[in-house]
Amino acid sequence: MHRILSVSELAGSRDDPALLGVSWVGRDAPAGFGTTGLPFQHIVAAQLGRGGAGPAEAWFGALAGREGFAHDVHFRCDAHLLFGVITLAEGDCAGDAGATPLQRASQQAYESLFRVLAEEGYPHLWRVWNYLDDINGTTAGLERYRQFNIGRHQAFANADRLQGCTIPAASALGVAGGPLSIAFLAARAPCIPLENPRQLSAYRYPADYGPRSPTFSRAALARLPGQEWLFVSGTASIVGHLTVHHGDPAAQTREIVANLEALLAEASRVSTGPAYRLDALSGRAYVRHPEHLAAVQAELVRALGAEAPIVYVHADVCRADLLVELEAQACHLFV
Ligand code: 3EB
Repeated sequence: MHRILSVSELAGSRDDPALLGVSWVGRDAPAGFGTTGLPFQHIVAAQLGRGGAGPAEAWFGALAGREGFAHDVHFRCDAHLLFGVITLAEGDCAGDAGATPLQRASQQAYESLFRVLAEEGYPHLWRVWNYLDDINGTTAGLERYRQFNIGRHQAFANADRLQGCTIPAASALGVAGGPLSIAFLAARAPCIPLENPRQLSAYRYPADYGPRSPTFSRAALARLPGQEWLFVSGTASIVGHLTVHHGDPAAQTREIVANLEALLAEASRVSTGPAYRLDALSGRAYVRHPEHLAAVQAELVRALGAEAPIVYVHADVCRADLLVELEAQACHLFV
């Protein structure tokens, strides 16, 4: 279960045995959280429109969690679900003629993650949140997001996880400094990856977008006892494989809503439960330029409702021409 918590609620929840982990948007981690304690993803970015930081997003399991640290991955798990965070400094990963430090770090992070899934017995990767510094910057002649994609793709290939049914929902965003940070949810049972009929599958993008395609599905449907979860990957103003509405944040946001509607229709078709609706989503909106916040927010309020629990974050989207991206989730409870 996913909940948005204020700083004081977070402090009150930290001893909750069902708490699996937390992600936090802000320049600094809240006092008492960070490198120790529970799995904690620190997204080094400003939150827009709410004083720069917080609230936290917390993932809860069903039963008392077990905690561990292995291969640089800090995790907690219950009987079904494992939430983990891995943080790697690129400087600790030597590049060479064949690979940049970021490419090495990305491959190593995913290989570590897969090792933990195998050792702990949660082989099915459902959802991944990736954050890297300077995502649109170029080093060694290649955009850093493309370097990340090469390393991620290689790790999935080495683990024999490139089939459509094993590719997780994901987001990949650029933040203002900090190490490579990857949080993930994995489980004992598989999820159902979904694709968007309006978009080419990202893992089939042509080579114009980099030497290796991005390894993510558009969404994932997953079952827990009494619950069905929908994880919606970072969704941008892309139709087919092309960015549309260059330079227009409101039009890009409307295209995102159209993409979400198509994806929710797909989820509703595959699910055995009630239809997934726009106004039942919670999520994060990543806005490249803070001055676009009002335009983006107006469109999302129109589509999702004024009460929609959307956290707005100042971050770089992985194509330089994308101004905004929305990721989301929804949960259906069965009685
Ligand atoms: C896109 O549709 C926009 O590399 O993991 C969205 C979600 C995007 C996830 C990723 C990238 C990723 O291509 C970018």
